Amino acid sequence: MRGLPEFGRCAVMGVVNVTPDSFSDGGRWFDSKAAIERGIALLGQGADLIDVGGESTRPGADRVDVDEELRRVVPVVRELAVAGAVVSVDTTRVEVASAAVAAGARLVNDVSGGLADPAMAAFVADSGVPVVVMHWRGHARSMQDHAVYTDVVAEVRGELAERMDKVVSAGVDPEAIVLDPGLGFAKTAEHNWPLLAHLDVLHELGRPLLVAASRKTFLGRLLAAEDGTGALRPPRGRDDATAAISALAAAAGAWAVRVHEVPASLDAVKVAAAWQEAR
Ligand code: PMM
Repeated sequence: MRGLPEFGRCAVMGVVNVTPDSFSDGGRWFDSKAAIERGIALLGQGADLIDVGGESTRPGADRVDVDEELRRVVPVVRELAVAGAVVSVDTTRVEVASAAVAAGARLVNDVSGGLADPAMAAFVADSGVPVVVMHWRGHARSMQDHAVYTDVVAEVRGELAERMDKVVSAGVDPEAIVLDPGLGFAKTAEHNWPLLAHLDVLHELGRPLLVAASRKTFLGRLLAAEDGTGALRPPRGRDDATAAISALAAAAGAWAVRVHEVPASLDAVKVAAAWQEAR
């Protein structure tokens, strides 16, 4: 398939992390069978896209080797594609992206925006698959050292524009690019909120936006205990806030939201669509 899938409203991308250590759902879908079942369940719940990843990007995480990432991702992509899902592959490695596309993936979700693997942009250009270009400043181990901005919205916009120019000059069709502010990637809560509140500025770049706030730490901080401990709300207690962001992101014109729990976000984007239609 060439070109970007269109859904007539903000799409809901369900997440399947085939990892032992993701902050949000680490270990739950680590074996292939559990991951495939989870993907099929998300599909049954109405997910428009299923994002399959085999490497945790939580701050501080070590990298997995490429053979292990392939082992985790490819069988899950294949089975979900056979089941009729529109699958995206969440990887920064061209070997994994190309094996996943051969197995039926229809979108490459590269959280490094082509920075981590110099061969990624050329592969995307040759294969013609659409690509998510996310704002990124370094691998998980050290990324929070780069969470320094004077004007986060302007800097993320500028760096995304630069990334987009780079992948386009490598031959990628601009129409095949989705942009993503990269919430939590070299960003703290004080950076994530202005980015969400200024999606209009990122829309000025002329490409659809993917918003991936689901269960992230800044929501845990927003919803922290008020009993004096200040304990962060644990990841699975952040799903209602995630759905609220899905509604707001959809109302702000996002192309898709990437979430761990599909049903509430699907309702949320439908509410936003009805609300917008009535304007
Ligand atoms: N965040 C995570 C993983 N993949 N992909 C995109 N495009 N944007 C993101 O913000 C993003 C991503 C980390 O979250 P997870 O470990 O819960 O999947």
